[in-house]
Amino acid sequence: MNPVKTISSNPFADQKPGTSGLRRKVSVFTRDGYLENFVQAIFRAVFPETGGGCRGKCLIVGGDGRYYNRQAIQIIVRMAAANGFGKLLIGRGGLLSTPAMSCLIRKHSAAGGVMLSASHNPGGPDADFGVKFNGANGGPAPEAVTDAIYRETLAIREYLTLESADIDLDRPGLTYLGGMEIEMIDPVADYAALLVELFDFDKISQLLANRRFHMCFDAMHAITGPYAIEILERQLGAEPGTVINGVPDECFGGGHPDPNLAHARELVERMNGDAPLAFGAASDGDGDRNLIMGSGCYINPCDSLAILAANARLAPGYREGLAGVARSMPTSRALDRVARNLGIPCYETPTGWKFFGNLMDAGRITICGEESFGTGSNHVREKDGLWAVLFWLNIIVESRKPARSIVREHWLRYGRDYFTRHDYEELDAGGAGEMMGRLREGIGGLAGRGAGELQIAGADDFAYTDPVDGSHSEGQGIRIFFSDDSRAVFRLSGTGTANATLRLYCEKHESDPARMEFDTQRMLARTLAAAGEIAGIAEFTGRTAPDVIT
Ligand code: G16
Repeated sequence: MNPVKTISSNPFADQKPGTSGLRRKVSVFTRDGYLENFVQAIFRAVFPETGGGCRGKCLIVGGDGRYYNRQAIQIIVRMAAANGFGKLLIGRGGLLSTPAMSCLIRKHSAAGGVMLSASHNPGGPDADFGVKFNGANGGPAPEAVTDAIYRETLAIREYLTLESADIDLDRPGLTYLGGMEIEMIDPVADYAALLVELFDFDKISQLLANRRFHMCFDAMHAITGPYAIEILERQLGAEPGTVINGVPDECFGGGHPDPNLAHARELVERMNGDAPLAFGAASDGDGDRNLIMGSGCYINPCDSLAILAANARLAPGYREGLAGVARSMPTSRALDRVARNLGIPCYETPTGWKFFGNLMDAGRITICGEESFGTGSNHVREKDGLWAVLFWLNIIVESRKPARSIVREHWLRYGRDYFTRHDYEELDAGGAGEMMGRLREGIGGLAGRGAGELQIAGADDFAYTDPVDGSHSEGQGIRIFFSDDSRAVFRLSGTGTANATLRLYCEKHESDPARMEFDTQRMLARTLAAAGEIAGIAEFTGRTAPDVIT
């Protein structure tokens, strides 16, 4: 079988990776040569001929099971063989969660992995698909690599592939294609074994065996179903049925696999039902995000991150303490207060998990997270939904307190960081871009001005210099600080596939115990109004209210 050099590939100018890889509509990915162009660009950028090319290297391949997953894997398998890879490890059925992908790359010392997912975006013939590359450390490719991939997508004139029949993605074991060995592996086993090392499975089993402790995990018809059923129900003994929507579906059951209060509706109904549950959680399309709920309470991801850090020593894998922590810039500053108390560094990075990788590799941080429902640690190099769920269960069992009390006690100790995110979706990209451009231009003149009922104390456009390799990123979001110590942040989403999404994040710290149970939107109303006025949201977008509030 000789590699076929296909020269019909036209470069595609729109293949610039966003916050987390390339995400486009399925109809775009299925255009002739589109996926091939991007995959060949990854191979050329990451494995240049000068470094021996792809020859003999090991690659992990898998996806979240969404529509076009299987077809895309067959294309990648043929291209990998034609490009000379020595071995492919593929999750059986073509399935892998993002954290499991990261785990497998590290465990098998692979050269990297190609992950097929558009994360929390919907799936189906009219919905979204995505491709991202994770490097040998298991983490998302850093900006220098995604920039190099993008340059290759523009320069490329040919890709390599083989003419061969499809391989059987469902049969475990070895097959060969050209000179390449292909092993179909259990998508769950290595990942589950890693979690056993971090958490006290015996004690969590006892908690789950307690007939007064009922929990629910909503896999949202996405990839975490098989992982959660194996770990929560089979290994930890949770009642059958604890995991709902546990069978991965190409279209995610017609839903939106985004674990928030708006989309994880079934979980929210069960949490508030006639027989309220003690604990609830959900994960997204590719299993890296998490939503955590206690009885009668939604736990904001920023608080969840701070609480995990504050209580980390209760879990066996973190008993020695944390080297440091990190959060993305728009994430609330609740984590900073915990770090100060623990006497450890807290890094503030741009949005995107790729910015945590260097800090973890250099041993500077152990735990990190983001407001966008992502939390994780240095056990892998991706955020990890089920990890967060087990961490919470471990803290609940060790502290002998329900989730709700853990949250309240945290607020009493550190104060409460009220936080909200307002999303304005499917905006005209021109108007949204112009609004951000005007804000940027005017940033220097904002300090000292009044806005609504507040005074502006300062403003900047967030820039970050990586303390490990010195790489510099600018234009990462506009921060406005107000005189009442509240903060507003503006940025455009980097993960959407249709037009532009504006995100407005607001937060305010409250240390008065009498004001800790107030409504978040009311507590932040003045900051939200001032931010809207400064940016001219209504004027530029034509919208008077956000589409989604978290
Ligand atoms: C991706 C990244 C996250 C990031 C999020 C931001 O999440 O992996 O690190 O916080 O995008 O999204 P946006 O740019 O839309 O605000 P995921 O879960 O979609 O891969």
